[in-house]
Amino acid sequence: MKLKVYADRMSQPSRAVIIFCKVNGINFEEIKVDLSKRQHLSEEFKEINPMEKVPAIVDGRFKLFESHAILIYLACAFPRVADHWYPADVSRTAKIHSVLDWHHSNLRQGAASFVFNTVLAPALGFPLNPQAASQAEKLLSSSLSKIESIWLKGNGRFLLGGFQPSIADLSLVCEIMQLEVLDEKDHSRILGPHKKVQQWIEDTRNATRPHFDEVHTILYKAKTKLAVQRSVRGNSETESSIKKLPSKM
Ligand SMILES: N[C@@H](CCC(=O)N[C@@H](CS)C(=O)NCC(=O)O)C(=O)O
Repeated sequence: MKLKVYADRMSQPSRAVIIFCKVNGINFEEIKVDLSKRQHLSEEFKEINPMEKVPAIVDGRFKLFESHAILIYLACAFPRVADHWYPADVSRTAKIHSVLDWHHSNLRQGAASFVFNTVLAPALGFPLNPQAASQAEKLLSSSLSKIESIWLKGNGRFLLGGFQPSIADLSLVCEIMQLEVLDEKDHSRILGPHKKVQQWIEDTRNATRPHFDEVHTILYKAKTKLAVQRSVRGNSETESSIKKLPSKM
């Protein structure tokens, strides 16, 4: 039976799992769980993942959630997956786990919270929260600095001095890619100082092309849509502030 991947491409860990399957020629069926339509809260999906989150997989009778656990399972269960994604060498694997564990409480917290509180909240029925965004930016920026100074400090193009990507590169880069939906000012203030991170994103994109861009298309479209919404909002705010100006000015 074909592997089933339950995912929404707007979700960073979903994109990592889909790209991984495509790059490694894993035969799978992608089943969209539309978060904006709250499909992850349906009784049907709860049977797949009682935590009500994407991604999740079903392989025969085996069900699994949590993207890192899924990537590890796929790397071990599908013999065509190249060793560099999840090396057999136990000390390299342990280092990959160390990056993945760190990721969840640092980079992911910072990136997801910043994007939510500066851009996405209104679309999901919540107010923007500049205070939470400012806290998130501190964590995000310090996480990017740590990635550069600790895991990208070697000669290799990937984390931990690797010359080919591992599941950690894919997971972390997909997380950072969500910054694409920010406005240009926020995007360049946050990513601009991190040249090594920018190069690493490019290297990961190149190592997984054409799937990387194909799976991220949804994000590029969201970026354009959000930019238009911002400019419409900006124009109507300018018009209303012009209307509010005293008539003698
Ligand atoms: N640690 C989980 C995170 C999963 C997660 O937070 N998924 C989000 C989308 S990025 C989700 O399904 N959110 C729905 C919700 O929390 O209601 C993983 O890596 O798979």
